Amino acid sequence: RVALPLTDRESFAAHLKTCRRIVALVGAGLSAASGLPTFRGAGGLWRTHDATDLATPEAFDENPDLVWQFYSFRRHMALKAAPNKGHYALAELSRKNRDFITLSQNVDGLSQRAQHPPGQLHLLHGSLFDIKCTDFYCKYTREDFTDPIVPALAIPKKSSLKDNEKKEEKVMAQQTDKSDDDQEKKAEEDQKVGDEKKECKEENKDESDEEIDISDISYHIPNISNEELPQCPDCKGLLRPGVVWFGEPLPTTTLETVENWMDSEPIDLMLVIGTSAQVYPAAGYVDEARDQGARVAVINMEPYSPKNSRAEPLQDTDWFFEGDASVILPDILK
Ligand code: BJW
Ligand code: ZN
Repeated sequence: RVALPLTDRESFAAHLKTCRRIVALVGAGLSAASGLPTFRGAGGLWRTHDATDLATPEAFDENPDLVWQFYSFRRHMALKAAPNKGHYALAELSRKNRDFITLSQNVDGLSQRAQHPPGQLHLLHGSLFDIKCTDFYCKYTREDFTDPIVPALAIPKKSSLKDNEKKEEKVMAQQTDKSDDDQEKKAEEDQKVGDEKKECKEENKDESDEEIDISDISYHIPNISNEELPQCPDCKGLLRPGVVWFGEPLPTTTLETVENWMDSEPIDLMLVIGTSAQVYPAAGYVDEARDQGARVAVINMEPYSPKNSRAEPLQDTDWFFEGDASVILPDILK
């Protein structure tokens, strides 16, 4: 017999009231409602690249400018995004219950911006806003929210493209349009078009200030030399985002703190929020919590299937809440 998890909110609310030690494992699905894409499934492609292929030291070694453009874009998007009600619900529960910790795989800074108590938030995969040196022996790091981090990584505006196009058009016109008469006519027309454009601009001032969507593959991303990428002030090596790529160890002190917390006493509840729980060691915390007696509640947009790998298989004393974490969390954690 396949055990099916509970789906009713009443039994969850009753259990939550009795809980002291709670741990949440969160993933990209928590920030989806804030407009940030997830890694796997729809939205997991950046241009033609699988996001998980770019999140490797090998990708950075081979193409530091491509990987920096990916991360610079992600920094920009994260700064533009706002925390959603899911981030706030977790932060609020943390303030109410000091025995509640959140293990976040997200690097977007949205939980921090929702005033999540820092001591109860453990960043398993680092942060887009921590910058560190690529040189193993150079220990340079800094927190950095500047956008763009270097001028070469600025996202171009539509107007800059138009200027180039305009320049090209002008050159073409000068080459083909030799007669004075024609030139006069052209000047008149240009004036007219210019006036129309001006009017249009006044109506919709921001139009030419809009950024190019560099994740659209029709935009040709430039090659950027290493000298123009972020440089280490100490050793002049390349800097990189302080995130954890595949094959790299998670931050040691974070792992130690989390292990100590997990091992110290029984756990009452494990929340698995907006994560495919396919990446280790993060996903392993679900089993560890279960081993410590925790009942598990999964909140995910995708329907439950006992076969897929997300914290499965759930037991008939666990819960599965299908839907958007930004809607479900405020409701079930209130
Ligand atoms: C919604 C929603 C909505 C959508 N509401 N839900 C066995 C044991 C240990 C390790 C391994 C192992 N087998 C293989 C490994 C190695 C590897 C690994 O786990 N690979 C697996 C793929 C098999 N692990 C590692 O390499 C880790 N390091 C390591 O093990 O080091 C060992 C070591 C020790 C000593 C010396 C040297 C090495 C490191 C893993 C680092 C992962 N890094 C990334 C990139 C971070 C930077 C960046 O952001 O770019 O982390 S990869 C990517 O995946 C990112 C994420 O944090 C992580 C998890 O993804 P997440 O958050 O689950 O997103 P999705 O897209 O997968 O899922 C979203 C979910 O949300 C979906 O389920 C949707 O349905 C749902 N959803 N909208 C609710 N509105
Ligand atoms: Zn350095």
